Amino acid sequence: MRIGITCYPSHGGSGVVATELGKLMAERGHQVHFITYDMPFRLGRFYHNIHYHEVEANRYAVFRYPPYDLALASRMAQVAKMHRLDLIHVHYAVPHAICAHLAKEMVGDWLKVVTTLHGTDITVLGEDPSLKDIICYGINQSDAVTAVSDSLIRQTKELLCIDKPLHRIYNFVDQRVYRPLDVSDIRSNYASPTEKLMLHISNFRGVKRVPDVIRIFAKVQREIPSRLILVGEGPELSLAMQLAEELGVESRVRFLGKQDEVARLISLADLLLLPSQKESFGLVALEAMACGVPTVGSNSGGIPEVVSHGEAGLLSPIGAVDSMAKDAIRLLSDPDLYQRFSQNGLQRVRDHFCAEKIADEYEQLYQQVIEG
Ligand code: GMT
Repeated sequence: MRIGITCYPSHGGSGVVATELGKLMAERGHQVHFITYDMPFRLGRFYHNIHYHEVEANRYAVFRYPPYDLALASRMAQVAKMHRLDLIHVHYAVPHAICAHLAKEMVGDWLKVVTTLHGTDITVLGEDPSLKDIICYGINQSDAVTAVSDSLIRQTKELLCIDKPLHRIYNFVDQRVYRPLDVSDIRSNYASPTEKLMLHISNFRGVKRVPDVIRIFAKVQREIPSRLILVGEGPELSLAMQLAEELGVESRVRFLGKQDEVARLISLADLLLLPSQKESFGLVALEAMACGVPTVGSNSGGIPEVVSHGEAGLLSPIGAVDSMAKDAIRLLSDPDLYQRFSQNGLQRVRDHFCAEKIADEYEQLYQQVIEG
């Protein structure tokens, strides 16, 4: 197949999933064309059958905003025509599904559009009256639509008038990369052998509830010698730093900023903290499970579909900091329970979220869409 892919190529779960899927499709022999404003950051090594087409939105004095969406639609049409793409797989309904629909209108009906919903486009933007109708339009015009969890499918149907089936295809991890790694050479830089290490990774947006992470840690470290590392950057970074100081734990907390070697960082940790307010899937919890690290966090959105409460992690209602701290203490102080959760998580990844299984599901969907 000749597959176009458009995603947000910067850090973020949707960009990671889109890029990793493109790589898997290339490994299966398909021609893959990324159409994005920047080189996807996870692309890594050279593939002879992965092509990159940059989208450039020029600034003109007459326009207040650079016409990025039109530049993207036009580039999609150009690449589709030139390389005779069978389909464009877009990640996010706005603006990507709309742009792909425009491109299809420009080149002809033979170009198919597959849209994957990742959450923010529905749970945040879907509530915005200025965007709601156009999100519905983008979804309804797509030839096939997938969502990354059952929870996201339910929310999409509740919020928007959708007249087509939504296919649930979970996110996945590449277990060649995400596996329990031996990081004994660097662990002493972060914690002593008698200390436990907790980890949080996110884009520090309000929905991630990073202050809850600090509060949970402050409670846990009173009972268990431990440290916390936070990876990522975003709007609530300074708030989190300030709170760590206010709670007197700043010397035990390290902020590492954006990092690329996520599998090594996760393998350093004993526990992932993910107390999000909204989370359609929670890719980082899946990455942690694949490295044998259990999650303590909230039961919002799709997190329970990934983590499975009481089996591979412990989940509480959003904002229940005391309960999450208790769960963390329980897991960190019971080696047998910890080991069981860690093993269960690894098994869950093999059963439900392995790259081969999910790539098969997308490949079948592509085939169906192309065959009409
Ligand atoms: O969580 C974010 O703010 C980033 C966003 C993204 O575009 O990557 O994440 C969404 O998509 C991820 C990949 O499918 C999911 O793992 C995240 O749960 C989802 N975020 C939200 O629903 C808030």
